[in-house]
This record gives sequence, structure tokens and C-alpha cells, in this order.
Amino acid sequence: MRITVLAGGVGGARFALGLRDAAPDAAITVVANVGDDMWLAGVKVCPDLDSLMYALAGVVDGDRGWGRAGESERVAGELTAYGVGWPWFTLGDLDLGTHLARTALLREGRTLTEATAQLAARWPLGVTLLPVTDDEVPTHVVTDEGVIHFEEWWVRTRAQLPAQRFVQHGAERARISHAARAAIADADVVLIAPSNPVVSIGTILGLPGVRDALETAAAPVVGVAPIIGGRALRGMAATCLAVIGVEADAAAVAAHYGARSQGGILDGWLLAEEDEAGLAGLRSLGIRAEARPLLLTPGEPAAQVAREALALAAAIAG
Ligand code: FO1
Repeated sequence: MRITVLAGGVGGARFALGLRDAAPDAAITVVANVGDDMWLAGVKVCPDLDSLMYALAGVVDGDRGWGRAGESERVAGELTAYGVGWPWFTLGDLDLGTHLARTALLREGRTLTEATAQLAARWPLGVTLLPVTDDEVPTHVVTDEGVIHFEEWWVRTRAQLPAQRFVQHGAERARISHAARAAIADADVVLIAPSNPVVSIGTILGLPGVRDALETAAAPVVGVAPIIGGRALRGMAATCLAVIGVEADAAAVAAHYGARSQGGILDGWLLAEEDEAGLAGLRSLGIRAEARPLLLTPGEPAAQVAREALALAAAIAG
């Protein structure tokens, strides 16, 4: 069975690990957000691709969900001393190895897709990891103090600087990659991971060609709520949802993604039992919604969430 997952970084990684456990014989492709990507201190940093790669490789810093376990920060200290890069955005020594390797491959003319494949080949990830596009489409945040890169808003201000809107810089000239489009078109199941619905999933959907690929996909498209009981699973989904005027609610996110029969992207949606009040409304929108335990505690719970998503997809396909 071919499964394609649209995912961001930290939340997406937990779901991808559960899916790999739940469907060990499936051909899984993870299509990752690239809106957090940036050039920093001369190297190309891809936070979501790296969180997914490190988590699937079993080498991620488990407490933070990003960067490498057992990391050191000797080079970062030198960069800060030279006034290069962002002192508040820590590039660990091992992590810099990834960024240097990626930068070298890109400078040799490889696409981000090709560079990602070479980096990922170092470990037995058990899935294919793809950027959603080979184009550079950084997410910028329009704030009261000017336009800044998403990572500056997210990390330096902890998303506390009031944001007026998010802008996918250069999206109009970008396109979904051939590999990502094929991964959606050829899938037996397409899953939307419980990643940030605005700056991870939203920025994937905002790339030209992605919505079209989902609308024409033969596979059922099933999403997993990133919010349980009004609390964002990871990161600051609630803050980001407020910026775009969507309620921080599991059913509201599904309604925002929309039913595929109504021009949106979803056939099915899993929300947590504490949010089951939203089921009827989603079903009336044409989204097959079910309430299930959604906590992505590593191991069996995360695998169970993935199994439930696959079961809903099978029911829809059936
Ligand atoms: N997040 C932080 O809160 N502080 C950091 O210093 C930081 C550094 C960093 C370096 C590489 C990388 O891939 C991710 C990093 N992150 C850091 C996490 C990053 O902001 C998040 O992974 C995503 O971009 C948000 O979804």
C-alpha cells in the first residue's frame, strides 16, 4: 500500500513515526513543508525536513523535537562571536554538518529533493522524505514592526509579536515538485498530519499545484486534528490560527481545510473524543469525521492514531 503524508516538523514527525510502526509493509512518503527554510550563516537550514529526518533516524533531540541528540554548540559560539547568523537560533555542531552537506549538494546543482534523498540515505528511515517543492518559498510574518522570517517570529519573539498575516514569499513563482505531485497522485491513501494547520499544512496547501493534486487524487484524503480540547498539540497552532481568523478547535480546522466534495481537501477527519461535539457539523459539510484517542505519545499510542486514520481511509475507499 502506498501512503503519502503531508507534514510539518515536530508534530508531523511524531505522527510519521507512529505511521511507520502502524504500517511497516507500506511504502510511505512524507511530503514536508519548506516554509520554515532559510539561508543562515551561509548554509541552507530546513527545519521541518530535518526534524522529520532526525526523528525517523532516531537521532533527534527528544526533549526539543528538533536538532540532534547529544549535540554540542562550539561552532555556534564562534558564529555568534563573529556576529554571523542569529545568536538566538542555535545551530548545533552535528546539525551544522547536515546544513553544510545540504549546501554543498545544492551548490553542485542538486535540487532540494535530490539533496534530501542523499542526506536521508545515510539512515534507514523506512520512508521516502520529500520537500513539497524545490523552490524557495519562505514564510514571512507581517508584524507591527515590519516583515520578518517565520523563524525569527517563532523563535526570537516566541510568536508574541503581534502578527497581521503570513506571506509565502515567492509562492506565485513556485510549484509543487514532480516527486511530491506523483506521491499524491500515486497514493492509495493521503494523510494530513496533525501539524500546524497554518504555517506547516497551510503553507504546503498554499503552494501552486498542491490543492490541484489533492483534488484530483484517486486516494481518500484523511486528516488528523492538531488540536485536542482547544489546546494545540505542539507549537503555537492556536496563535497562528488566530492570525488567520480560525477558531482553535478541532472541527474548525477541518472546516477550514474543507470537504473535498465542496472544493476543499478532506474526505475524512479524526478528532479527539473530547471534541466529538464537532462531529455532526463536519459530517453535514461532507467530511466523514470520527472521534478517536489522538494523543501522539511515542510508541503504541502514536501507532494507534495512525491505524485509526488508515482505518477511516479504508472505510471511505470501501
Ligand atoms: N527552535 C527554537 O525554539 N530555538 C532554536 O534555537 C532553534 C534552532 C533550530 C535549529 C535548526 C532547526 O532545524 C530547528 C530549530 N528550532 C529552534 C526549531 C524550529 O523553530 C522548529 O523546528 C520549526 O521551524 C517550527 O515548526
